[in-house]
Amino acid sequence: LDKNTNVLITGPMLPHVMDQLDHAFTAHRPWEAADRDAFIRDIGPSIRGIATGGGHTQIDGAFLDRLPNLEIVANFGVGYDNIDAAEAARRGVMVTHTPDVLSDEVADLTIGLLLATLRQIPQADRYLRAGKWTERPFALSPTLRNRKIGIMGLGRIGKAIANRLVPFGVEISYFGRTRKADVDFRFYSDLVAMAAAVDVLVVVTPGGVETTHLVNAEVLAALGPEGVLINVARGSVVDEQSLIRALADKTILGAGLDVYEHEPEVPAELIAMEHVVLLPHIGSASAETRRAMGQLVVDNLITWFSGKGPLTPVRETPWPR
Ligand code: 8YV
Repeated sequence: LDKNTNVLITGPMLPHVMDQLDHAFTAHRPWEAADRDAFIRDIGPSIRGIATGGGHTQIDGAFLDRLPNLEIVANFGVGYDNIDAAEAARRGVMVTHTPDVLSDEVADLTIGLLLATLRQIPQADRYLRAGKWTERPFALSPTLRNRKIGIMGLGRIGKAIANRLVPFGVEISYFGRTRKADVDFRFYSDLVAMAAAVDVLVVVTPGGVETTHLVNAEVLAALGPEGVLINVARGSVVDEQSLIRALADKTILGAGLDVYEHEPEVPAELIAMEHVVLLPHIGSASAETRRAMGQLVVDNLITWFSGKGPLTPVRETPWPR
């Protein structure tokens, strides 16, 4: 490893990540510069690696233009819709992400969000704290019992969610581009057909242009008046305006959301609704899992600049090439 290797950190990351990057490389922090754009323009040609995360910077062709000697972008997060990976691939730039280390954590949170939404756990907590229990019991809630769950995207996290749901005794199906050979849950190649057949739709598919607004008014209508939408994927997958309308018109029963179209902005209409549970994108956000994700960002950069290749490349930039 050459300590003179210049690495760009696009925004604040966990201390143990930045400390290790400082130790192994010469790490640059553009957010500390008076003029961030001028700073990146000046050091751009020297940069060989990037550490980034979902909330920082869109790494697109225009951004890559300023970094002609870039070799690798290491993303903090399994989802990398913040990076134009196809464009990086065309330029021979490696892209890595943080799969596996967060799958169980996100799946746990998804089960929690599902139960919280159906049994109205946050609402019940608010009810008690508001002193209303002494007046009358909390109103009876919907249930997970006898529900049919449709999982949109049976990847690593989707499978971890499905496996957790098996012992709940609910019927499970999934929608995706291809049937998975290694599971015997029911497969749908048509999202509307699955939405019509289930009464919980769990969205856990990657974001990006290919999945933008796949959950639209038609899908929500098919989900029906007993239907519940759970989204732990990306806000972009769901047409938020159609969702707000479906919730307002009660053409679906409720929703549990961890992600939104314009984070950290959450539409006031959603915040005003009692039949939705809203989380601030915390799927992977335990201290332990975030530490593991951060370590994988560091380790991808270290193995890369040690000449050993990446640890967890994305699909668009396979290794070996
Ligand atoms: C990230 C996530 O931490 O992994 C993902 O895809 O959504 C989160 O775990 C988030 O993108 C912040 O960088």
